[in-house]
Amino acid sequence: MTYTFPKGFLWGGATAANQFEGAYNVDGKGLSVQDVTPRGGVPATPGDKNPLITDQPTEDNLKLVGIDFYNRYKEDIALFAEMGFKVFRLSIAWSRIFPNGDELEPNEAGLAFYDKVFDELAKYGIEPLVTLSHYETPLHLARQYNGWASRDLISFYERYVRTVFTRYKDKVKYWLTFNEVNSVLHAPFMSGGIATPVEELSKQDLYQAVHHELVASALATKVGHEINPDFKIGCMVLAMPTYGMTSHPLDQLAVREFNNQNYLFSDIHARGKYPNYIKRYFKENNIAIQFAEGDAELLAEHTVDFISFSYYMSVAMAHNPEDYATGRGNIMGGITNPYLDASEWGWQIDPVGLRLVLNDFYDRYQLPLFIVENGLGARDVLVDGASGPTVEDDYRINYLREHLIQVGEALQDGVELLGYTTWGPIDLVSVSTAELSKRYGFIYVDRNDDGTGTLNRYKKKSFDWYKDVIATNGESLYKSDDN
Ligand code: BGP
Repeated sequence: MTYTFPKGFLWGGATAANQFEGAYNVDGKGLSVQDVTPRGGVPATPGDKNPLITDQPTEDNLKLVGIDFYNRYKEDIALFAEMGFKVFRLSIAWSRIFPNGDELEPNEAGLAFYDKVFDELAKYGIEPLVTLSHYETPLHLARQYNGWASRDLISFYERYVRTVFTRYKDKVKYWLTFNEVNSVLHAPFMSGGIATPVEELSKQDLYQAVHHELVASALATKVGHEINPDFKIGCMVLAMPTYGMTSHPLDQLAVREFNNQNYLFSDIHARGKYPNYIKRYFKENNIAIQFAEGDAELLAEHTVDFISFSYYMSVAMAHNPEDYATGRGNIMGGITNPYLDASEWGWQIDPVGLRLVLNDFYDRYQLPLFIVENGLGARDVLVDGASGPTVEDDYRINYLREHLIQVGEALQDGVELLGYTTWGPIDLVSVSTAELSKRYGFIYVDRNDDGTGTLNRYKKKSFDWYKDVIATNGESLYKSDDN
């Protein structure tokens, strides 16, 4: 059976400034937390110490050069256009606009760079989807204020978002306030610029930081809508569907408790208030969130226009997790599900999980959804092809096809979905391990983990495959010769 995706469906790809721009200290850019985390910013398991943080940027940090999008954006955007992208997700590096984060005036050179990028996208009719904060808090805010643990960050963020909303109000319509906003619970330095080592960070301080981000997100939604009422402003959460290991009721309870830690974020963004279930958790963990005057009203009155999320994998949960093998995953891990295969990095592959997540979010909020990350990190081997070097990445094609077929199922289930952007349409630096060899792209970038390489771009087999998917609005997914 074939299916055609809805008219106007936004097909594209997603990136983040710190993982691909490079030029970390060019044209007045300040340092971000990423510039001092050469090994990646994710503690291996909950409770682990912070990842390696250096005093100054070190040469082994691949993010400093990234894939040099800063200088090659025209070439890269032309390739995205050739694939037929309707949308391109990128983030603005906060430290390009406010190098320290707490200045009063923005850095004009930083603003000018994104003008050029948005203009280039417009040339091809590609809609930008902009993440305002994607794991790249200015380092000064982390060191001087302890990141989002401090309420001061709300006003710095407000100044930053007001600046970029005003500057780009006629160039950008779709905005995301914080990348994977729920990840701050698991990677507080990378996600929230919180410099306190994980092992010393109290739950009180962590959830207070969450509150500051949630208030800042609502404030951004308010300010954005004032600047341009046509803006569509969404939250972005890391989605992780969860299965009980058995039908034991206590396993199902473990699932619910895990889910609630994630729903907390989308619930507040969509419903405008703290859910009742978290009150018990707060009480049992001696957490008392300090609300400033006006916080409750801001949250209530400025809920999001849509819900966006990343989806790579699912996990399993049990009331007796010590009896099972656990695996690593996208920032948060869980029990290994015996029914699923995993990528080389241990992320369990579960296309049906995507259909479940879509139905779940839509059922819960009745708001439009946007899948803003999905993809397979894999080691690619460059081979000689008919028209130059290429990669025979059938594994990536299979992963994406299976997931997109489930997206088609969810659309037929009645879910309202604005679009789909694959993670890393061009190879870029991994966030969890800071490697380049964990590749997601349709476009291969000649750069290796030791920093060598020409930075040349080559089309992989998946390039033409995705182009075809977009050109047929999904119909080619069902072609039998591709199966
Ligand atoms: C998400 C992040 C991205 C991205 C992706 C893949 O959590 O939002 O920035 O990198 O995961 O993860 P990784 O790069 O670790 O493979």
